[in-house]
Amino acid sequence: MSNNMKFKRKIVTIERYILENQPDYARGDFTNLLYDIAMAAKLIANKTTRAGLADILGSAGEVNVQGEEQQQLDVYADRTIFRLCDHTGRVCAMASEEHEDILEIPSEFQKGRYVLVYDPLDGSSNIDVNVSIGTIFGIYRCVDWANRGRVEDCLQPGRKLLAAGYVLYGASTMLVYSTGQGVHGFTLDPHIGEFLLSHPDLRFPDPTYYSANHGYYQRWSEGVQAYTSWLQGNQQEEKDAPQGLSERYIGSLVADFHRNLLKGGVFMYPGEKNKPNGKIRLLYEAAPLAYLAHHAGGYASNGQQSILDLTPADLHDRTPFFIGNTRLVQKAEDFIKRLD
Ligand code: P6P
Repeated sequence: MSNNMKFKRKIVTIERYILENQPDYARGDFTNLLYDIAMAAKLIANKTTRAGLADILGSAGEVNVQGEEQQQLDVYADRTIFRLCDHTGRVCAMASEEHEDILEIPSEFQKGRYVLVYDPLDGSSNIDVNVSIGTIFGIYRCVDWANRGRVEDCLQPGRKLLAAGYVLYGASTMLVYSTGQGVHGFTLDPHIGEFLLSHPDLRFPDPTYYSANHGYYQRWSEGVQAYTSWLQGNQQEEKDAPQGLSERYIGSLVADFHRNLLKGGVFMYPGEKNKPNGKIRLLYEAAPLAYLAHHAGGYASNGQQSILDLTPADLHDRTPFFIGNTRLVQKAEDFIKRLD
């Protein structure tokens, strides 16, 4: 590669990219809220890379609203995001996987126009085995300015999201986000503490993988079982079965989603016979990722309809979840509609 080609790529920090690409409606608050999330990502990344050494490993000894044992890193990530956003006057309420109710803005601080929903550390059961984990976030506008800061501000459908993204704490730390103008990935250079643009304009390529926990196969409906067989190339019923998909399942949603976004594929966590809504949470896992999938040319469904059109009744509602290449996800809907 010639020298001038080598130096063709611009060096763009996430701060500059956010500022130069902020939506027309955004004032400082929206842009600065995205900065705050990038800052939280740096602080959390700094801990995750040393989890095994900094006595962070192991449980915090408490159980969260999901009934899951909280890892110390869960608690750290949750508190870091809250403490970065509670006093800035940009946010009127937050909702976190780690808390039963909404996180209100302390009375001594101003309430802003935005709502932040987040899973501070998804896949935390993987912390102790050094598998990639992630943070997922979504940003809404409050429903009613005069009455902002209520749970109703959090219980909005994904279609109303202004921005969404995730941080993947893996071999490198990446922040991937969208404000509706494409999906863009930034990689953290830990030596300078900057997220640099590394994956502009991400879009699902032709599929390479499918992701599912086959250990649950017997719990799935007939339609989902037939869909799984189709994903494996079984042509018996449908002549358009994909050929040569590989199965990859990390058990960490952000890591599985990220790989499928970059390489093409579908992730599914279906409902089960005795757990019809499955495991994935609608508000702060499925909807933000569905927003990203949509803006990357993909699609996300609960098996019947777009995830983006579902309005949570409760902060911690769960939903069956199929996300990735549009054709693959729509095929899940076809099998479920026909056989269930
Ligand atoms: P299972 C992690 O707990 C999580 O919520 C997602 O990150 C992941 O995709 C899923 O659960 C894995 O669940 O039941 O296959 O272990």
